[in-house]
Amino acid sequence: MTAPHTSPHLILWGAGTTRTIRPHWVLHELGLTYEKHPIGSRTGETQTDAFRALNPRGKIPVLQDGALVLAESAAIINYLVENYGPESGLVPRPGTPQRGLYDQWCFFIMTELDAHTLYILRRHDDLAHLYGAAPNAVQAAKEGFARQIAVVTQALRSGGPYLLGEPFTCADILLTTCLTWAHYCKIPLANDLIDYARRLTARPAYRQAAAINGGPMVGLT
Ligand SMILES: N[C@@H](CCC(=O)N[C@@H](CS)C(=O)NCC(=O)O)C(=O)O
Repeated sequence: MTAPHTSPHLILWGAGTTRTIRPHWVLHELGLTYEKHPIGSRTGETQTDAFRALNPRGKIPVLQDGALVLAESAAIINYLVENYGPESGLVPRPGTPQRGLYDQWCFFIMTELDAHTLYILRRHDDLAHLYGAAPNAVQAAKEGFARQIAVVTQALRSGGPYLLGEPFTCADILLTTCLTWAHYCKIPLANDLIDYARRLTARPAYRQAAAINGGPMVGLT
């Protein structure tokens, strides 16, 4: 196992979206300083030659840590915790049952909630002028989200206050950002989920990250 870095020079690209707030939030939870390049989606800034040389996918967020260039919000937050704050408990130790459950929640959130339902809604409803209207896909995505989020609601009711019971982990960070996103899309959420998201978005690190990240999907009112 490699020793954790002591004085990293971290650079984070991206602001303004649900995906970009995740690394900002974790950087604040860990109390790390970092250089910010708050480029936005659909501004042209993700499509410049310079940025595409960094991330050929043309997507934010992107983290630079020395020679390492890392994209994908969930990969970035796990990397930050495992390298700069393993004692924070935000990511359970590898090879433990808690880590198995943690990975299960993270993959579930990133596929079933983020990519598979909320992103479909965003692309083919809000951003239909760019990606094309697809009312059937939007309806199926809404129904799919409702089915999957009911499982989350039940899990929090029976085993909360966080997804792994205790402690608070990055799986809660991923979930909270999907809940603020769903709320922004006017998707009805159970009261317990709203309370959970309000509690998590009240964390000082979230508030600091939200002030830097900006964007419309900040909190629940
Ligand atoms: N699965 C990726 C999704 C990244 C993604 O789609 N980012 C969007 C903004 S939320 C983006 O960069 N779009 C490029 C653009 O619209 O210019 C992650 O979680 O990091």
